[in-house]
Amino acid sequence: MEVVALAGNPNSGKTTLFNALTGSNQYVGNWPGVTVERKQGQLKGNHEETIVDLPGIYSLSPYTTEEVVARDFLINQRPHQIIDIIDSTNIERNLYLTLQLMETGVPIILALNMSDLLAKQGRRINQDKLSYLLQVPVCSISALKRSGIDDLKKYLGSDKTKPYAYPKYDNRLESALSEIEDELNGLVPDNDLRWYAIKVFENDEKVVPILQLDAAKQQNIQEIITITEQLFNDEADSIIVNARYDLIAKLVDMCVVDEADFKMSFS
Ligand code: BGO
Repeated sequence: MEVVALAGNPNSGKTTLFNALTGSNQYVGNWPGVTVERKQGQLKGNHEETIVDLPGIYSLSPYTTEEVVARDFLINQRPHQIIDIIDSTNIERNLYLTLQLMETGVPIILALNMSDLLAKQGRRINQDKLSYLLQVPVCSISALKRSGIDDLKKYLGSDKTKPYAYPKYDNRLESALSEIEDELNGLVPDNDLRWYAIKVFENDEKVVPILQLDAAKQQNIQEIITITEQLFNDEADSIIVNARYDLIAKLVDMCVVDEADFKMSFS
């Protein structure tokens, strides 16, 4: 039995896709200890895959119950794969969650939803380019019109996606993160090193206390963070936020095509 987490921003079409994937094979309950609805269901026609619907979220920060439920599930339960549903008409904002989902190292498939609306707006996303740049599978779908769902299903099964397709940020940030990973080596599962390194760099209020780092490690890590803050002339948490937005800006610039521009340049 393989577990696939369905993640996405509120209103990205997550419920519509969940219903399309599972049909009537659904079970509804609550996440443990909180009054947040937890839905799961078997993939229609394939009883090897269970789809777990995560709460709709914009980020994996530790500030809302929904975000904490989602990140605890991804890190502690480690599903086999994530389907990240993206509202393609609002791709910049949605990719902010995508990058954070990728930071967990769980193999991911991007489902670019609302492709029907995007086409009506005269825009399209070069899914092959996006897939190449992020090194993850990307499918354009319309959950409402039920198009592209069969293509998406082809990627389900953990042998179909690569683990550790982390987004790569600015080189100076990457070297700080890899030095922090060295400090954390052996303290957390190897698969989670990148996630914990980012959380430690951000000084995440939920993760840092759990790690119970000794004084020497705390000092080494603080030195790495201070040097990086000096290099960027910025605070650690905003260095990460800016690194994500810089990457998103490049991705959007390279992959979102406005058909009107295209026609003009050839007319
Ligand atoms: C309403 N294309 C289009 N055009 N719409 C879609 C698609 C798609 O591919 N996928 C979903 N939607 P949820 P979350 C609605 O409910 O699945 C629409 O929050 C309406 N409702 O139909 O609920 C979907 O679970 C009245 O729209 O998202 C839904 O992630 C008028 O996106 C909305 C217009 O989908 C959110 C739309 C009473």
